[in-house]
Amino acid sequence: MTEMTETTTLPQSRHLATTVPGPRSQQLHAERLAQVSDGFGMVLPVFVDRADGGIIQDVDGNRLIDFASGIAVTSAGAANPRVRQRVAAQLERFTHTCFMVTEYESFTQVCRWLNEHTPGDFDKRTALFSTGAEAVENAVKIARSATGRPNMLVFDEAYHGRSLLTMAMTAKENPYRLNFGPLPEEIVRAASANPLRPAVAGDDLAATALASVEATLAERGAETFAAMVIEPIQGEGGFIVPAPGFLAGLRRIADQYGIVLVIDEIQAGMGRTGMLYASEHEGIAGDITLSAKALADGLPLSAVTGRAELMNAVHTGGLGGTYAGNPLACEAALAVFEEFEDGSLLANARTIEAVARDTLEALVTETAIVAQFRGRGAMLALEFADTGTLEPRPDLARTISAACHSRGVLTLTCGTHGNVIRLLPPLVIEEELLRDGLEVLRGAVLEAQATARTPVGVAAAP
Ligand code: PLZ
Repeated sequence: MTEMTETTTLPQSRHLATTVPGPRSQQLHAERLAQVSDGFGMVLPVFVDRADGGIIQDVDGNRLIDFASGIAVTSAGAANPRVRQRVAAQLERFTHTCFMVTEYESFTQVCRWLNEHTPGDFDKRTALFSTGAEAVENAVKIARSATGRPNMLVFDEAYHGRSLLTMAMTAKENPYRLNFGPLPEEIVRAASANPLRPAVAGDDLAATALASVEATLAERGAETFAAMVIEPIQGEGGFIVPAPGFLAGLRRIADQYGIVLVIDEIQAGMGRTGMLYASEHEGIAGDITLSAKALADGLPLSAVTGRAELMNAVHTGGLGGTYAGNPLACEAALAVFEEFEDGSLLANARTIEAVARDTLEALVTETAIVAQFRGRGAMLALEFADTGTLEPRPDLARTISAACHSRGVLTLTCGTHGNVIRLLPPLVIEEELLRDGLEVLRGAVLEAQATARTPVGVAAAP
């Protein structure tokens, strides 16, 4: 894996100077509560001073191991030298002109790279925006415009954003949709193919889930659907890798009914899973592929890349946005593309999987609380449940995550039931640091198993 170079700005080791959060963070957090809307949650009330490689250094001098990457964003590191250099150079030239007013070349260059590197051997065009939700919304606009059809098919456990349309496409009510309705109506949800918790019973999970999708389409009229939108690995929903063959089946169904297949690679794409795009693991290509998050290593940039005839079906002036494809963000993306050139980031993602498997997979058999270790590349998760009944144990995910935090390892949870701990380390994390963080997590799981043992099927108090 990546050796520490002279360009790494922080020591790549875990260090606890105070309790976590420390006194300075607590002070700043109190001020935050007085100023910031309570609508924003937070995983860990720690204030960041610097971040680089696999380390987040807080204002109390603690160095935390970063298993979050700002939710799969800073894959190339939060202070990547190439990104810093390109963005700094752009900052000297201009910060913004608005691409809809006057043009700049970096926008086109980002689009060219995405046209060449997203799955699918066909003529493509790309449109750039700022956030993931915006990319999803624009994919919907494009698919409707190109097909003249109103409906969208989305899936159980899906996450597509927090804007009005994308929260309607998102499955989980609390916190994403609660009290925010009425929601747009042209969103229809179908069963996904969750191997641990299948919505429809059957020996061949992909086949039964696909039959259910067909039934859902038939009910509303398949010819009324503009698009089906799916994450190749469901992220916020629980790092669910669909049963093999499910995505390929959706590809067939989309072709059969002339429905645009939109692959939301916002979390799983840009190398996270060990391939540039996660749909490559299943050998499929969306008609439209969405990129964001790690695309620009922390600067806000998102992209809709798709078949030229779809992308160009929209009337001129129909797409855009003041900040769409901001020049600083485009330069950051070009730096990220350079980082991908030698193949080391993808190799790192695969090494991260191997190391994590080595440390964590045995917990499934060693304990009665880990139902699954799953994921691909550096997008990995442990699902906590009573292994006999599969009763979800969000209480354990919370306790174990909190134990990791207090020991200097930043973990995130996810999942419909909140019972999944997910790992999203930067792809540039050093192996020793990675192993240290994983051992902390493993220790916390074993501790929880030893101390919180409740009769199988009986949930502990939250
Ligand atoms: N599609 C697959 O994962 C963002 C959400 C964090 P934005 N996921 C992190 C939170 O709680 O708000 C995401 C995603 C997938 C779309 C999005 C939306 O991307 O950049 O947050 O709008």
